[in-house]
Amino acid sequence: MNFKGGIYAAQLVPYAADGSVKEKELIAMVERNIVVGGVDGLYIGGSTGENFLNDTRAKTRVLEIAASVAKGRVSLIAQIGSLNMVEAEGLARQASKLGYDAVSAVTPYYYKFSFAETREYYVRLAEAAGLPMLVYTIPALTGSSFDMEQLHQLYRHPLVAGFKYTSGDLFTMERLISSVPDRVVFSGYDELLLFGRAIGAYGAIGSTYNLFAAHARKIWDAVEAGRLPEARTLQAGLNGAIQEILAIGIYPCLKELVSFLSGIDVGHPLPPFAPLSAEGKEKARKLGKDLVARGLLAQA
Ligand code: MN9
Repeated sequence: MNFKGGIYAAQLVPYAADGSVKEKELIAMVERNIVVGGVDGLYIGGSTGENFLNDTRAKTRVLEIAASVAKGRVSLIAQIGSLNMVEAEGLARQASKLGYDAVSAVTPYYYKFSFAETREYYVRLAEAAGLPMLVYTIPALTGSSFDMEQLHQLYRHPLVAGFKYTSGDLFTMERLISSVPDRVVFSGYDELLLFGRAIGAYGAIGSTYNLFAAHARKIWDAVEAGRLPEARTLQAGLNGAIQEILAIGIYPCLKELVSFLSGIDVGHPLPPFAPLSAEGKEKARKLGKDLVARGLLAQA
């Protein structure tokens, strides 16, 4: 593979009140993920970047800025999937021009597309990019999933390099990993990092690694070295934090935590997401202090 395995942050993106990308702050956040988080790679333009709420210009800008900071330093994967094929193919070409190592595309959602239509979408996007394609499956958000036979059919295209697999169905994930050894699977739920690594995931891509990349690496390494009790304790620590973050609201809470802990002003979520209430902010800050005390942010 021309991209590394390991821990990838699904890049959070700061937006101004008018919905534009806060470019200076995005540069600072990418830099922070590389230097403070020590990530192996970055996943740009995914759910965590609120990408599906953006217009084409903003999607492109985010890809450009992230590449300008991170190119040659860590592996870069661009999420270029969209319900508009012209946009998606344009972003695929753009990602290729900008030097991304791979592209990834969310399964087409909203309409109930047939498997043949979905497969054709992946073929077109992979060929537009001319780069390895990671199929991004996240049934909880898209409502669409693949069965075993379909997963293998997707692999028949040589550019389909693997999956960003965000599902709790670890049985299918294991079958996927061990039955196609020359391709790769990234584990998509941070809550399941230990399990993903235990069954041989190549890497893990997650929203909470904007904060906890160093902690995630400890889990990764502990599993790898067979130190399971340690891995379990570390995963429990991470999961406690994730549970509290989810209760406040995943992306706004992560953003508030990054703002609070790093001083980078990450601004507003994109509507229809609502900004955190005063009470939500208060809770997030209290959690931030607590996370430092719990040692989850030892790297900051
Ligand atoms: O990139 C993320 N998925 C979504 C993957 O945000 C939809 C995960 O990192 C989750 O945010 C995380 C919390 O549930 O596991």
